[in-house]
Amino acid sequence: MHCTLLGIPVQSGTGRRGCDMGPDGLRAAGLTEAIESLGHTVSDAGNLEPAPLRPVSHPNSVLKALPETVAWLDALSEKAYALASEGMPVFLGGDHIMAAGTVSGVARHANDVGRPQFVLWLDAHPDFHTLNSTTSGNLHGTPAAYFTGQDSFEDIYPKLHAAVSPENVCMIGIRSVDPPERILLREAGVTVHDMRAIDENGIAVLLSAFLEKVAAANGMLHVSLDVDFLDPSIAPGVGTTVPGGATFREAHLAMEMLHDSGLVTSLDLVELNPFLDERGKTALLLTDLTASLLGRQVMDRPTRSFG
Ligand code: B3U
Ligand code: MN
Ligand code: MN
Repeated sequence: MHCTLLGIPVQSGTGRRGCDMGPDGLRAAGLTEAIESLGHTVSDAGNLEPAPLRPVSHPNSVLKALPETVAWLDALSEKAYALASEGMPVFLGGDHIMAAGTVSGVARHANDVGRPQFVLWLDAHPDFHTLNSTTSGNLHGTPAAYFTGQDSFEDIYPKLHAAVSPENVCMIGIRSVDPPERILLREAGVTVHDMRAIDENGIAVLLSAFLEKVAAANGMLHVSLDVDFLDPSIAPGVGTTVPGGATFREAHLAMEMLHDSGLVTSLDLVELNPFLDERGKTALLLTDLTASLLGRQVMDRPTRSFG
């Protein structure tokens, strides 16, 4: 397989500085070499630059850095659309607002080729605020609402060519939800597996059910991995730590199952903040998780098929 790395050093969507160093942190951790060691080819498309600023405004006065963020999304949604037709894009963040660009871009490609787009959202947060509902004003809390076609984004974020059906989105690891998000998620019909669901069922059961659904629909699958999906004890290099996250073993198992499914078509690695990391620990973990997703195994085992 061929992987294209694209750095997106955006941090305008978050309240903490340092995410702009995320792409270089992942490069320093040996991401390219880890992927190549699995027999894949890698090209590094370097770091994206934002498009020119355009005048955008919204009545919610708490929104932070709206024009700067929109400039990133304008460039990214086009770039992600272009990359989606050439092998597997791996998008290196940058804060999670970038998923508004990556998912809208890959979903547009899926629509072109007549396949449904699915999204696996691995995160402590659902990031399901609209521009009206956010009270923090941090726009990394909005991408999933945007790419599923919720209102408030029209004429501000890039035109959404193909919204992802909310029923095709599965969120795992969720443990910090704001009241308006809870209502919107339920109304939209997104599948949300909180930490309790992982504890009660095991992550494998939850993930298998989703993978069966993707396979049955011949879907494209985008995985959006937010560092804060992981427990902060193993992944401290992130601005918004939330206790009680996925363990090392749960995370690797999820990645190994994703590999075995053969369904993943694009990947985001987001919210890595090297400024807050401990001697590269989080960047190295993300690199190892990516390797698991791309086929690293401890022992050979028969491939499991879904669908
Ligand atoms: N839901 C909160 C917190 C948050 C969302 N995403 C992150 N934090 N990383 C908000 O600000 O929207
Ligand atoms: Mn997130
Ligand atoms: Mn998060």
